[in-house]
Amino acid sequence: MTALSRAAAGLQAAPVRAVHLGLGAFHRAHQAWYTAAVSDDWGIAAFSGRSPEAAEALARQDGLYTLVERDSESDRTGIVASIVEAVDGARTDRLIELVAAESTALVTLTITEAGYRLLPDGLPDAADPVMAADLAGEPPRSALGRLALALDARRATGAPIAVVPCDNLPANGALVRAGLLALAERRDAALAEWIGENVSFVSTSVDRITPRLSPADREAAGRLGPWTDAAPVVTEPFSDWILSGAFPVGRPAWEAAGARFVDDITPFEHRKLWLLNGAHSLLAYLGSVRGLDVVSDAIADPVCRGAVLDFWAEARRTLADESLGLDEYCAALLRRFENPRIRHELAQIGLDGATKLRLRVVPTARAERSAGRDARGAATPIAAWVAAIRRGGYGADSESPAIARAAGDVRALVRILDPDLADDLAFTTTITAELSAMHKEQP
Ligand code: CS2
Repeated sequence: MTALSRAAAGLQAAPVRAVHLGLGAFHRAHQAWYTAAVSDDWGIAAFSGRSPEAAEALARQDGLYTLVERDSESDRTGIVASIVEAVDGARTDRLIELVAAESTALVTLTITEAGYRLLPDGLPDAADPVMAADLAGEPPRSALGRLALALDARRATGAPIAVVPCDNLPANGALVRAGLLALAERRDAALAEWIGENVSFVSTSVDRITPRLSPADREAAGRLGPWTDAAPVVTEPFSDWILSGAFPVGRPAWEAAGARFVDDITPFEHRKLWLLNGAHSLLAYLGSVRGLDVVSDAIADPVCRGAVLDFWAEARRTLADESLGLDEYCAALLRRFENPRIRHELAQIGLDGATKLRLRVVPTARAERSAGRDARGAATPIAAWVAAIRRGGYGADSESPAIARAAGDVRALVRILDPDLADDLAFTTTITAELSAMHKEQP
């Protein structure tokens, strides 16, 4: 078999009209796939995140890769051709050049929730060392710091642009706007003013379960198409993209592949963040406490499944919107989690748990407590997180110094997630009761 390349596949490269930060599997299964599905003339220049390897592997195949859509019985493979330039994320010079080019209409981001280095109100997190250096005026290293620099170059051309964050953060457009404005303000008040007037921040809710592949799975998936591929992506057939906001200089017709443009994104964001991502985080910690490794095994475990259903019952009370079709949504989620051919490691979902639980579980716990209920369903994922931390082996977390300091004390751990919940004695007592139940139930 020949190696995948544009010459081998007979595929032309479209001109760059979109820039992306965060060249991971999710971007390639989602935004790049939507773009390729609807148009041949929108090329994406995608910058890698932490390490240049993802960009190097893709650049060797001219940006092309095999996308394997895997359901419980079969695979469907196709080549995605929308990424025309795969760039090492450290190449700020190239980012500046591309964002300044008038032919570029939008910048999408998938840099992980913690990767924004923002506080919940959108202000830059000065306690984060990388962000602190950016704020001190050093050459920017954070993704948003580099984007602010690139937007400064765009300002010289005067052309507007759209910034489209695609991570699991509520109101991500407004959040990133606040962060970028604060960073720009530090550089130059006129830049902040220009961004405020000329950059459109689009909020999005994105969905497609796309696990990181083990080396063996990558090797096998790379042989499923007609060419050998060193950088294939395996994803589920389901995909969803909801957007809210303007694109002042155009965009691909993503709606032709199922994307939806709405005026009020909040109910959709909450539905996805609380029901899908909240259940994911619950399974990640409770599943690992119960000795399980992947989502499909965790959702088959009666204790984990029961805990998901209890958590959903609470989360759904705050989502009471008939038009959201919550019964069908939850039934479909169970089927998606059960897909035995998608090996979604619980350890991958468990990363950066403090940031994730704050967004995915804390809102339900707070709503339940405010309504005078015990919030036991929402206490379970938090208790399982505490249990996972105490057992050791809890994965990387951008807040690990604070977590390590608090590890011996349940209330101090809950305080990292939410100070009000930590001061709520009835709630922390529920967490402690859940923790001892978990010890007893260990298989
Ligand atoms: C997961 C998400 O790793 C995680 O935190 O919950 O990546 C999840 O798979 C996606 O949001 C699905 O759309």
